Amino acid sequence: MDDKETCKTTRSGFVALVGRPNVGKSTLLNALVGQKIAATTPKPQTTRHRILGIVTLECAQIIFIDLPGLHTRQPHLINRAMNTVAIGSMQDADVLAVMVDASRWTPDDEFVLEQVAAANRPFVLLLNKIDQMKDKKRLLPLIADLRERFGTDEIVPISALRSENLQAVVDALLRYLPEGPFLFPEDEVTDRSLKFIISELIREKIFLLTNREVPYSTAVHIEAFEDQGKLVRIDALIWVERPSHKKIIIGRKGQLIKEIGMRARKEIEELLGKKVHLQLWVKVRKDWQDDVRSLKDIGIEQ
Ligand SMILES: Nc1nc2c(ncn2[C@@H]2O[C@H](COP(=O)(O)OP(=O)(O)O)[C@@H](O)[C@H]2O)c(=O)[nH]1
Ligand SMILES: [Mg+2]
Repeated sequence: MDDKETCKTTRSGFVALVGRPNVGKSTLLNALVGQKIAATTPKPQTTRHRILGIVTLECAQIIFIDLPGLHTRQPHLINRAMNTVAIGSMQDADVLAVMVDASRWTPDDEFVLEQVAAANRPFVLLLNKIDQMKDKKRLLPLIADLRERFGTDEIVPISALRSENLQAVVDALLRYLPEGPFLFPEDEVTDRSLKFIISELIREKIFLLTNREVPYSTAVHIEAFEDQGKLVRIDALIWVERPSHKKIIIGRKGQLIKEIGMRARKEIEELLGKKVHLQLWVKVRKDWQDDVRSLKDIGIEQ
């Protein structure tokens, strides 16, 4: 018997993950869909695109929209474009999952609070990284403080990293989803192509292994993807803004790019369940962060 015949009704809808960079939105998304579809790093503004993560339950389908974090003080076109995407998507969602970090409140959180108030959409507040709180007695006053700031009682403390209390997140969000049929096939976890996820895995490694402006100066473009049966051959091009960045990414005697490639290849092999031959190239593409065409090439629309 079809599972859904046991459901009186089905629900489905969109949940926008909203929060400043680095609170743990993409980590939550990966935990909820049970697969790594979004890059997560300790550096702010890792997520550049809007990614859907699809969670199919017995009688409901929750479609999460992982958004670039909202932030205030960044100069490039890419940063403004990311804010525009984030703010626009809030209107498309049935409910917002607004995330804050238990260890820190920053001016960017203040900005998020303003945007959430202006959006005038229902929301559930997720208090993430509670695993980092050494003194658990701080939790209640913190929740009281957030209740005051956001004017809501619906606050769910979680640890996205350790998958703690995620059922409560699902339960809270489900109440806001409209009745309706599933919008995606039940076994689909994202709307993004394999190529996109692969480019993100590579970019994540660059973010993890380089510093200062270098990671932000890079973008990854998959040039070739050839499934040869037992082996998949992938050529990826890493764009950087300056020759000096190219030198850094390649590293002494090519050590760094080798490391980036090795780490990325491992995860791509896991994703594909096949052996992978990954070839990385680095190319200087000056000012791509402010170039409309370049942004379009990596899928960022204005
Ligand atoms: N300790 C702890 N770290 C977390 C948790 N969730 C995310 N992180 C870390 O926070 C950093 C930013 O996470 P990410 O998901 O990329 O944040 P995003 O920018 O909001 O998408 C990463 O280093 C994550 O491993 C959590 O529940 N606990
Ligand atoms: Mg993210």
